[in-house]
Amino acid sequence: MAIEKTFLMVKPDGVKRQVIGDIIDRFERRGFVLRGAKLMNVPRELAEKHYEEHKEKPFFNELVDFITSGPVFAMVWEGENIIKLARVMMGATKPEEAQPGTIRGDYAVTISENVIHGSDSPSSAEREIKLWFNDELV
Ligand code: PCG
Repeated sequence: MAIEKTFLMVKPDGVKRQVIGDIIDRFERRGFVLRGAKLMNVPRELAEKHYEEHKEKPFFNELVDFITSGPVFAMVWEGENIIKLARVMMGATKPEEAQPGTIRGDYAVTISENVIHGSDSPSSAEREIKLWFNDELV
C-alpha cells in the first residue's frame, strides 16, 4: 500500500466546539503527518464546488449553508492507506452507525453537523486537495 494524501476538514461545529486539537492529536498519534492546514471562512462558490456531487440532493442548500456558517479548519494529511484509515477514524456519516471511539461517535449526534469531512476515495482526495490547497503544501 502506497503513501497517500487525503483532505480532512473540521467543520464549523467542530471549530466552535474547540476540538481541532483533539482531532490533530488523533491523527498524529496514529502516525500520520500534517502537510497543510488553515483556518478559513469558506466562500459559497468553494463550498458549492466541494459538494458538487450532492448538487441534486434535497439537502444540498442546507449543506452549503452549514459549511459557510463559520470558519472551518482545512487540512492535508499524509500516510500509509490514509484515505481509508481516516474514514474509519472519523466514523460513519449516519450518527446511529458511528461507533464510540471514532471522531463522530464521540462528538456528533446529527447527520449534518458531524464535526469532520474526509475524502472518500483517491480521486476525491486529489480533487479536494487541489480545490482547497492549490500549491500550498509542504
Ligand atoms: P460529508 O462532509 O462527509 O459529505 C457529504 C455530507 O452530506 C455528509 O458529510 C453529511 O454531513 C451530509 N449529509 C448526508 N446526508 C444528509 C442529510 O440527509 N441531510 C443533511 N443536512 N446533510 C446530509
